[in-house]
Amino acid sequence: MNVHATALAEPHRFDEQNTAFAHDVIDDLGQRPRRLSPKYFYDAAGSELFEQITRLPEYYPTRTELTILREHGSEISALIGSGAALVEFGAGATTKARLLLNRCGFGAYVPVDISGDFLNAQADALRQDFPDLNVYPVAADFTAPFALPEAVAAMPKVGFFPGSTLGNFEPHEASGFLRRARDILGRNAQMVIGVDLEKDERVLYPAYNDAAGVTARFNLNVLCRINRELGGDFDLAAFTHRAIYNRDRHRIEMHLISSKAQTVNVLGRNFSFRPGETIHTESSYKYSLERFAALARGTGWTPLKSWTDAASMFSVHVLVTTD
Ligand code: AVI
Repeated sequence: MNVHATALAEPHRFDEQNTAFAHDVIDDLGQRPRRLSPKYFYDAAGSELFEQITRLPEYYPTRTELTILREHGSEISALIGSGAALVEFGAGATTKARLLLNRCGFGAYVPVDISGDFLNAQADALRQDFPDLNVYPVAADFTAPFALPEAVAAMPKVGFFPGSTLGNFEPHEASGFLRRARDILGRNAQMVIGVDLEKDERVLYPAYNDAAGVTARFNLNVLCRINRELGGDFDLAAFTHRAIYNRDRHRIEMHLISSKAQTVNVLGRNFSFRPGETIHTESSYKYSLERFAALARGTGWTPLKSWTDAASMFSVHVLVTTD
């Protein structure tokens, strides 16, 4: 039975989103090396685990980016000017957007996220705290083309893509995202983007292998989600989280390692694992300032200015469209 037919035969209600999930899981688990897309980490439990990761002592990116945004907020707002619409790609906790909204006189805020419920809750909270701000949430997958609300058509646009989420894209996907963002935002747009920097493995390794095991639970949660939403029978105790730094490819790789020979069934398909066989679940690319600037230039953006923290762990960049 193909994935669609199996999905339709399931007792669960299969909408467009989990049909795509089913397709991707079946395709990706069948690859060698086996893989799963990191975009499926973020169900309600995964999003909560990610919030916990951002507060871990070993996970430096979130607090470092916040420090940069706090310290250089007035310089950033001076470059941006006022009256623009702030378009945030993937609106998680709005802490970072609030730092910009507090400082710059934006005409509107457009958070874009695939999870409509979460988005509307965040939008309501923001409307309470910024009563004069027009908030236009857009429920869309920001890794594909989407339209901005008519209400912001006449405003200049500023894209916002914090958290080094760009690092979770393969290099060709990162280029595709930046090109698409330029097309969506239109002429004379700007972009504020947070990018994690290459650094010593002794800092990177613990950030993705934390002592409390939260990253391990975050990684394993994707198997839990497959079991729940696709009726899979992954034995979570038989897979172990591992994150390694691939220096040649400038990326942290997260894996789930099968601890024994086992066969897993998902939607009627069997996947047999050897002991030690891995599922590659995420790459987190780390950039140098030069490599990121080259990526931006190659995708229709001109780097205007960038800031790092004192230890050069993380960077925030303001880009402008190259017209
Ligand atoms: C969301 N993203 C930028 C995180 C990162 O660091 O690549 C996801 C993450 N994976 C493990 N820890 C955090």
